[in-house]
Parts: sequence; C-alpha cells; structure tokens
Amino acid sequence: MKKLIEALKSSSCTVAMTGAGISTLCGIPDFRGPQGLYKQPDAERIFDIDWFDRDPSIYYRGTRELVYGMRKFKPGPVHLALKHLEDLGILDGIITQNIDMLHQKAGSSNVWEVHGSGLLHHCRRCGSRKTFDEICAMLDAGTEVPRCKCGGAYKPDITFFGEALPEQAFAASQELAIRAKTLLVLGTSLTVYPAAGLPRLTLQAGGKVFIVNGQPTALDDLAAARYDDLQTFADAVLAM
Ligand code: CNA
Repeated sequence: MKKLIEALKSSSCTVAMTGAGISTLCGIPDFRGPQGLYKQPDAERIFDIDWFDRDPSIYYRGTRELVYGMRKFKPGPVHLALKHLEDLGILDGIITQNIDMLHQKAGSSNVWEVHGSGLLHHCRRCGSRKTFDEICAMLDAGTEVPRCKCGGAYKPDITFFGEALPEQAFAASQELAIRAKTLLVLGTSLTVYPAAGLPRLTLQAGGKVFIVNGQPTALDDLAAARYDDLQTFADAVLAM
C-alpha cells in the first residue's frame, strides 16, 4: 500500500468512490461478492422498478435485513478510515453507491449518494412522503407492504434498476470525479452504470485511480495500482 499512501500524502484533491464491498466488513451482504445477494434466486428482482410496481412485497421481503435491519449496523474500518482522511484534510469528498448511510454515521461530511437512500419513501400513486423511521414502525407492526391511504405502495428513494439516478447527487459526483487528482475506488465491482463510469472521468482529466477490491474490475489495467484487501487499506490509512 506504500504507493497509495504516498499518493494520498501528495495529492491536491482526493475523492473516494465506495461500493457495497466496504460494508461487507460490517456484516451487510453485497450483490456480487462471494457471499453476495445475487447468489440467491430472483435477487435481481428486489431492486427492479418494474417488479416493484408489479409486486412490492418482493422488495419488502428481500430487504427486511439489508435496508430495514440497517439500524443495527455500525460503520466499519473503511468508513472510519475515510473519516480519518477527512480529519487529516486529505479527503475532499465521497461518492457512494451504498444505500446504508454508514458514511454519515461515521461522521463523513461531503457524501454524495448516487443511488439514493431509504431516508425518505414516497407513495408510487400520489407521491406522499414517509420517513425511514415511519416505514420501520409500519414494518415492525407487521405490515407486509407499507401503503399510503390512497392504496399506493411506499417506495424508498433508492435508485432501482430501470430508474434515473438522483440528478443533483450524480452531477456533484461527476464534478468531484473530474476534480480528483487521486480517486480511491473501494469495494465496488464497477458494473452498475452510469456510476461505474465515474473513474473514467478522473482518468480523462489526468487524475490517478487506485482500486481496492476483492475481485477484478474492468478498470484494473488503467489503475495506478490495485489491491485486493479492504481491511489492509483501512489499517494503512488509519496508521497515517
Ligand atoms: P457489488 O457489485 O456487490 O460489488 C461489491 C464488490 O466488493 C465485489 O466485487 C466484491 O468482490 C468486493 N468486496 C466485497 N467484500 C470485500 C472485502 N471484504 N474486501 C475486498 N473486496 C470486497 O456492489 P457495487 O457497490 O459495485 O454495486 C452497486 C450496487 C450495490 C449499488 O446500487 C448499491 O446500492 C448496491 N448495494 C448496496 C449495499 C449497501 O448499501 N451496503 C449492499 C448491497 C448492494
């Protein structure tokens, strides 16, 4: 990790782009890793907007633990390492594909959620709004699918497959990726577009990309360096 740590010390603008892999260290399964959700049959339907509109119970059954059990998860070593980099004045921002809100729980301040989060839910029929806690209360009371008075199902403001990304978060992420002299790509398979295209913006603008991921990614050949182990990355950063 020496090359990466040296780059962090000398970089004038550093940005992290994170994926589900960093939260496996907190006990939250990812999609495509060795123990990922996609090993289960029909898992691809859980975050699919067409399936949600057809049968929202697929989403609510599939995410009891992942989204609504999230209250029990705590930030892991990579979340803490990124907060540490911010405290050192080294990290300018975080682009996350994660929906678990753990960067905010770790205390990081400039976090852009390119796939949204479950903090708010909206009715698919009339657009009325409920908070995460209100939806949790409905689920805790035994509701299978939280519904609005109008009968529509509440959907989290998480970007499902088939939906557009939140405009403001994506625009801010593009800007950060272009400004970054060093982009840390952490725990993502880089397969979900358009977010997966962000590191190419850094490269095109002359910045360097460092990848830490347990499995190969399509960008490995263009990276300044790549490493497998997120825990080793976190340990090296926390020792700075
Ligand atoms: P992904 O496609 O599941 O990829 C995760 C990557 O992380 C895989 O390539 C793994 O090999 C790697 N990985 C997992 N654990 C480790 C580890 N301990 N050390 C090193 N590498 C590891 O997930 P992406 O984030 O790339 O895909 C984007 C999706 C996943 C987004 O839309 C997310 O919303 C969605 N997701 C988020 C969460 C979460 O918020 N925690 C959980 C599951 C899925």
